[in-house]
Amino acid sequence: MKIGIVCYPTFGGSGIVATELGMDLAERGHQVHFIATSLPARLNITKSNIFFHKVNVETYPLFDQYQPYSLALSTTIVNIAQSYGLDLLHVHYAIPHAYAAYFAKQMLREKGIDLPIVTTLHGTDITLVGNHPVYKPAVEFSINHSDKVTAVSESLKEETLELFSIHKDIEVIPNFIDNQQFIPDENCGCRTQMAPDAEKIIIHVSNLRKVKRVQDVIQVFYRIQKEIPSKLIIVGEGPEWEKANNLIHELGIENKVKNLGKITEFQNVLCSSDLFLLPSEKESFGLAALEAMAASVPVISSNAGGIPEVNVDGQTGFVLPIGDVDGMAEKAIQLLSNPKMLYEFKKNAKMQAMKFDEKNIIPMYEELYLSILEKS
Ligand code: GMT
Repeated sequence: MKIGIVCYPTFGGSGIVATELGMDLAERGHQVHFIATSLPARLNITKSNIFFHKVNVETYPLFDQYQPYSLALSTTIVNIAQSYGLDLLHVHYAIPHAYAAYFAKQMLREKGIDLPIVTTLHGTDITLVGNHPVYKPAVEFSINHSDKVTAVSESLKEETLELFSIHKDIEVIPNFIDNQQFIPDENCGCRTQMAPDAEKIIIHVSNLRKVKRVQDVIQVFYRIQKEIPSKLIIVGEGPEWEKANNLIHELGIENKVKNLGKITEFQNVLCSSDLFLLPSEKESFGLAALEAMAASVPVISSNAGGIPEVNVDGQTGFVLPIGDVDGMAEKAIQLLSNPKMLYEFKKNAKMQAMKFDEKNIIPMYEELYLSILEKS
């Protein structure tokens, strides 16, 4: 198949899922055309069957800071679909991708071309941004006019049906992981570098946005380090960092916390960690938690959205109410101070990650694509 993929090129989960999906489809012999404003963060453009097409958003002073991205995107989709004869287009994150895809489809129809659209809902396009009154009617319209709609968790599907008036079926296709990327490298030296005195390593990976409750990460770690020699590693950059950093200094734990920033080679860091913290306010799935589990790292998380579909309470980690920093710290201390329990949880985490291996999930997307093409 010739598949177009539209995504955000940043480190957000939707862009990562779209990129990993496209790369895997390319390995399976499909021709994959990525359409984005810049090269997606994890895309290996040197692999065969992969094409990248930049959406050029021409700036013009009259538009002030609001340049028309949706327009430029729909024009790019039309051009690529025509030039390469795309069989279908898969857009990740409804805003404004499903909307731009709808208009591209209409333009192509005028030229006698049918371009089926698959929209994957990722989370905040529904639960946060999409639900805002200024976007809601357009999001609802574009979901209802997609040929197929998928959501990354049951929870997100339910929330979409609650918040919007949807008359399309929503198929749940969970996020996935390439477990091969998480094979520990005993010689990487990460553990001794991060925790030279054999402290436990607690880790948080996110784009440090408000929904991630980064301050809860700090508060939970503050309580842990009082009981257990430990270090906190933060991977990511984002708007909440400054507040989090102030809190780190207020609590006097700056020599125990390290922010590695936006590193791409984070697998070894994860594999060297003991516990992952994900206290999010909203989380449709929690891809970061799945990546931790693939590295055999148990997760202490909130019960937001789809997290409980990934992190199994009492097996792969613990799931606590949003904001319960005392509870999260108590469970973390319990787990970190019990080597037998920690060993079991690490094993369970890896087994859970195996269920979400790309080998099990990518065929679900392939089947979905084929079902559309068979109909048209
Ligand atoms: O929250 C993020 O880190 C980014 C965001 C995105 O849309 O790029 O992630 C969402 O999609 C991910 C991939 O499907 C999910 O794993 C995240 O849970 C989801 N984030 C939220 O729902 C807040």
